[in-house]
Amino acid sequence: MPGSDQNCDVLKEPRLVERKFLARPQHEGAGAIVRRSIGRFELRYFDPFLALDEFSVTAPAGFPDHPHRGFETVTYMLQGSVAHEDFEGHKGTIGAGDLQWMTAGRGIVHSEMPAAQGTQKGLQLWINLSSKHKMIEPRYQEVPSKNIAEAVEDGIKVRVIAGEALGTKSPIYTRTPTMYLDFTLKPGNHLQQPVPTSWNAFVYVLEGEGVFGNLKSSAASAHHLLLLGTGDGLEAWNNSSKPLRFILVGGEPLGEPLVQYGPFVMNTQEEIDKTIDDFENCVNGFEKARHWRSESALSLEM
Ligand code: FJE
Ligand code: FE
Repeated sequence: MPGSDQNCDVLKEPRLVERKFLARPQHEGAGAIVRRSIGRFELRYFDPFLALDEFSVTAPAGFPDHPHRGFETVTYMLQGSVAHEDFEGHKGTIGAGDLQWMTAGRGIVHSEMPAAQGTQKGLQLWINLSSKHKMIEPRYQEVPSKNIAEAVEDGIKVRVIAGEALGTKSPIYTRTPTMYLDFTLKPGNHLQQPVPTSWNAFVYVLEGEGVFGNLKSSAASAHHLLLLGTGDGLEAWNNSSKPLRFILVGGEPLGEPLVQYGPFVMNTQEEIDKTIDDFENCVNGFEKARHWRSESALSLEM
């Protein structure tokens, strides 16, 4: 019909907010502070997501030499920068707006430390890998801020970390099918974003206040995680007088058994025992851990 608002019926069944959590600060790593939402004791796992940390680190605090196996870590910087280096010699700096998508697979040992003065802030999401991909070769996908796909439409800005939004696609390959969108809505804006119906999805608010799922629901502010129920997408409104920034993340659930021991995530206790053994004996992907120490760890000993 001419003049009708095509946007009004993009979604047939908008997802509603099922649970809401405030992520409070806690200590992690060496003196670092994280607001953990997924991965805390009330919410151990939101398949395929193992953890979401909004981290804040100021030197000399950081995340010194530690291993990972069986999942991916996605680091998206909000402020400042983090220096990373791993036992293969892969290293670099993740600055504000940059993305590092690390598939730990069979094993990575690395350090993640502040690379600048002041406080470095960002998000780190842990995405599980299916049993058939847990032992794949480690891989990095790194995208500097200037290369992150962005789209703007009707006062809505999106940075497409993974997946597709407003006709713009991310180049990131997601081994576990995942979407990761960083939205900023101006006051008065309304968003409708499709999300595959079979996926689990959540919102994490970074800035401002937003209404999610249903216009009648109460507004959510920074540091809140909203688990979305079933449906074909997300509807969000900025009815406040300030910009609203949040991430929308969705992923295909793996539906597999999970056994986690800190930074090792496998399907069975036997596989965890084997992983601890592999790490202690520096075998099956941990060979290079035997003689490796990060430069940041070595410099502290001088
Ligand atoms: C880890 C404790 C940790 N959240 N957010 C135990 F702190 C870590 C870890 C991180 C981490 C690193 C960054 Cl850059 C950002 C984070 C936890 O490194 F892996 C284990 N196992
Ligand atoms: Fe790490």
